[in-house]
Amino acid sequence: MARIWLLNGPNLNLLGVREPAVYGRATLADCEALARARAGALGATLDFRQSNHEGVLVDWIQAARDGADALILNAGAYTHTSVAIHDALKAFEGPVIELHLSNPHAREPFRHRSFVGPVARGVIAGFGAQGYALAVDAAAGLLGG
Ligand code: CA2
Repeated sequence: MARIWLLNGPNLNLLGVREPAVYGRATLADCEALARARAGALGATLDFRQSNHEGVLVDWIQAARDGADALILNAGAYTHTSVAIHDALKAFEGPVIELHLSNPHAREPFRHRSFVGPVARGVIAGFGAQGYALAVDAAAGLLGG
């Protein structure tokens, strides 16, 4: 069974509460439900987590070396700043998928740079909560599921 981990970074716990024009009305629990439904349909297991702390995300990415076959990461604002997350992802041997609700390239210039992109197989961005299901699809596909 393909083991997929989907990690979420800072402020994503606030989804659905504020900024619906940018991120939509879905909560992170809604995103999780979409991802879980897709994983279930594809016969994959899904570990879904969120943290506001960079070091916790780094610890989880390191733990994924043993626990996950593929990693999906919405690193939130750390996407644009974190060399530590970039370095941790480099040590993960399976496919990494960069995920965003919004399309950062259509937003402020400071969101155009990604430290995740250079170590990702692909990027899913701009499809809102539906992107969570698309990312699981992509990860399972890369693992042959
Ligand atoms: O579009 C995405 O998924 C982002 O990763 C979301 C991050 C943002 O910093 C990235 O540039 C793109 C922000 C996370 C959510 O932040 C919220 C803040 C207030 C209310 C609701 C969500």
